[in-house]
Parts: sequence; C-alpha cells; structure tokens
Amino acid sequence: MERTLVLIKPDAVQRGLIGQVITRLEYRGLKIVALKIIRISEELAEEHYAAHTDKPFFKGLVSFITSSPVVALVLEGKGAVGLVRRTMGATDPSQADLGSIRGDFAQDMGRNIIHGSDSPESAREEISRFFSDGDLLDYDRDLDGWIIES
Ligand code: D4T
Repeated sequence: MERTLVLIKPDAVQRGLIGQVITRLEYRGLKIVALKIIRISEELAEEHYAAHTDKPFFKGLVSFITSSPVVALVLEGKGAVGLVRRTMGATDPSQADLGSIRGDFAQDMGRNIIHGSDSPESAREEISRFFSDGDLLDYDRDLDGWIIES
C-alpha cells in the first residue's frame, strides 16, 4: 500500500481548518499512520522546498511555512500520492476544482492550505524528513475491506 506526506499549512492551522482538512482525507478512505503538530524550522523549510531555491517566491514561501505550526501526517491508501493530490486540487486555488480542498477553502497560491507529496519517490524522502520509522504505525481497520477490494 502506498504512503504519502501531507502538511496542513500555517494558514489552515490559523484559520481553524485542521479538522475539516483531515475530515476530507478520512472521507476519501485514507488511513492516518502518523500525525503530529510541529513548528517547521527555517533549515527544514529550506530543505523541503530546495527545488524552489531560485524562484522569486522562495523567501516568502519559507517565511510562510515557518510562521506558525503545521500538522504533518502520513497517509496510506491505494495510490495514496495521486489520490491526495486530486483531493487537494490544483496548486493555484483560483484554478482548483470546487469540491477539492483548495477549491473550497483557498484563493491564493501563497496560502493554499495543504501540501502533498508529488510522487512516490518524493513521498519516501519527505516522510523520512518529517518522521522516524518508529512513528509510522501499521494497523488494520475493520472497514478497510469496504474501501479497498483486496
Ligand atoms: P506544495 O509543495 O505546497 O504541495 O505545492 P505544490 O506541490 O502543489 O506546488 P509547487 O511544489 O509547485 O509549489 C510549492 C509551493 O510554493 C507556493 N508557490 C508556488 C507560490 O507561493 N507561488 C508560486 O508561483 C508557485 C508556483 C505554493 C506551493
């Protein structure tokens, strides 16, 4: 089963949307295998967004993601990476489909509520950046067979 990293960003934490975002992900049938609230350090932010170092929005992005706590989760499901990305909606909330998290809760690219890994490879890298192996729980839910045909 695939795993992916989600960050509920500072805007969602400050706006009291943690519960609503997690509810959307749980409704999708995704299993939470790790969860914590943390303050991202500047060093961790620069590592997480290393691909954007040269972009004009990099400084604002690091300042935003370190400005307030975030909730970090590892979610498990069939094709979890793609499933989460589609549940999140497009990076630019003004282009995100209604019914997606960003389409329903956000307006601006720099305040887009949620991060989700964009490939299984980056998911593995990002999960190990935010969690140690012992933080990830393996457990069965009685309803798993009603979500995924095994
Ligand atoms: P994250 O990484 O936050 O899940 O976003 P995406 O995977 O959907 O999008 P991304 O990596 O292209 O962008 C990372 C992060 O930078 C912000 N951003 C992006 C911004 O503030 N201005 C911009 O022009 C772009 C392209 C939003 C997400």
